[in-house]
Amino acid sequence: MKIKQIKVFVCSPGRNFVTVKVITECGIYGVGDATLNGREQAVATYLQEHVAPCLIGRSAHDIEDIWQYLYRGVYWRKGAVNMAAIAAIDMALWDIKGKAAGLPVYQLLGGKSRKGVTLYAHANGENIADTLDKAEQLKNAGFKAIRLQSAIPGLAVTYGVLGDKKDYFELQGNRPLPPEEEWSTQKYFAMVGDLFAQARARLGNDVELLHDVHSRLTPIESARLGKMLEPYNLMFLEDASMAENQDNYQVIRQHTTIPLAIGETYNTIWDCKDLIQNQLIDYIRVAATHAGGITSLRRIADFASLYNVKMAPHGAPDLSPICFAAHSHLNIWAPNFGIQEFVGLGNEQSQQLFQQSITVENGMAYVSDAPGLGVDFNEEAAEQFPYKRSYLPVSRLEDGTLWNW
Ligand code: GCO
Ligand code: MG
Repeated sequence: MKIKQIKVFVCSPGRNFVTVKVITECGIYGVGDATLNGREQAVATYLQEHVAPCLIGRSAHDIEDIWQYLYRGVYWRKGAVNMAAIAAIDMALWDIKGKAAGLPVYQLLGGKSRKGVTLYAHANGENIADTLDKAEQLKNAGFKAIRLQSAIPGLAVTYGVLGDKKDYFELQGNRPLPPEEEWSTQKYFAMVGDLFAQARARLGNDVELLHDVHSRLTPIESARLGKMLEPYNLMFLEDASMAENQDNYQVIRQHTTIPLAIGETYNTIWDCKDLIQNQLIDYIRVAATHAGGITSLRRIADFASLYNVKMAPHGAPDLSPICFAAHSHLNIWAPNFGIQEFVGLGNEQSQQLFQQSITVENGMAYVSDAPGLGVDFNEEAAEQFPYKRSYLPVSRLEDGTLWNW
C-alpha cells in the first residue's frame, strides 16, 4: 500500500479549510484536516513543497514511522505550521488503515468505551438575557452541557458575541486586515458573576455550564474569577490565563477549586506536560488538527489519564469536519474522555464539501461504523469555494496596549 500522491486543497465554504488527500497505489485514499486559522496558505505550501515529496513511495501503513519521520526527522520540531501538516497526514493514514482493514478508526484504537460522545454547545448572547434564552433553547434541545458567553457592557465588541459575529462563524466579510477589538478586565468582571448567578437561577442545576475566557486574565485575576464562580458549579473554566509559563497555573490552582481547561492552541505534548503532570488542570483541550493528529492525541490522552486529566477536544468552527470525525473516534475510545465542544455540523456549503457520517441526537454524537474516519471530501465541489484571505481579530486594552488572545 504505497503512497502514490498527496493532494492539498484550500477552500472556503463560508470559512477557510485546508484539506489533505493521501492516495495510495491500490486506490484507497484517506483525508486529513490541516486548517490553521489565518495562516492557511503557510501549511498548504509546507505540505506541498516540503512534506509530500518525502512521502511518495512510502508504505501508508507505517503511521508511527511517518509521524516520527516528520517530527524527529526534521531539525525544526514542533510549531503550529509543522504540526498541522503532520496532523493532516496522520489523520489521512489512520483513515486509510481503517478502510484497508474494513474497520472504523475507533476499533483500531481499542474499541468503544461509551455509547456516545457528550457534547457542549455554545450560547452566545448580546446581553445576559439573550445568552440565557439561547441556553434554554439548547437545554430543551437535549444538550447536557452549555458554554455561556455574553457581551461585556461598555465595550463596542465582544469576541464571537457582539459586533461582527462573522469573526466567529464565518469569514470576516471584505476586511483585508485583522480587526482590532478592545478588552477591559474591569468591565468583564462587572458582567461575568451576574451571568452565572442568573444562569443557575434560570436553568437550574441539572445542566453543565462552561465558560471561555480566551486567556484575557492574569493568573491572579483568574484565581479571583475561579473563586467568584465556585458557587455556580462550572464543569470547567477554559483558557483563563495563558500558560506559556506553565507555572502560571500554580497561582490559579492554589486559590480555587474551579476545574480548569486549556490547550486549544497547543502543538505537542510538551506544551501541556507540566500542567498535566502537576495536576494543574482538569481537562486538556488539544485538537487533532493542531497537536499532531490522532497518533499524538492518543499519546496525550494516555499520559493525561495517569493524572486524572480528561480529554475535552477543541471544536470551534475553524476545525473542519474531518477533525471532528477524528475527535469523535478518539472520544468514543479514550477511557479518560470528558466532553467535546460542538458548534454544529457545518453550513450547507460545508456539507456539500465534506460528507460526514456522524449523527447528533440529544446533545450526543454517535460515530458510524463506516471504515476509516467515515468522512469524505468532494474534490469536484472544492473548486466552487476558493480560498479568501481572512484573519482572527487582535485584542487591545482600552489604552491601546496589545493584549492576549
Ligand atoms: C473555542 C475557541 C474559539 C477560537 C477559535 C480561534 O473555544 O471555541 O476559543 O473561540 O477563538 O478557534 O481560531
Ligand atoms: Mg476556547
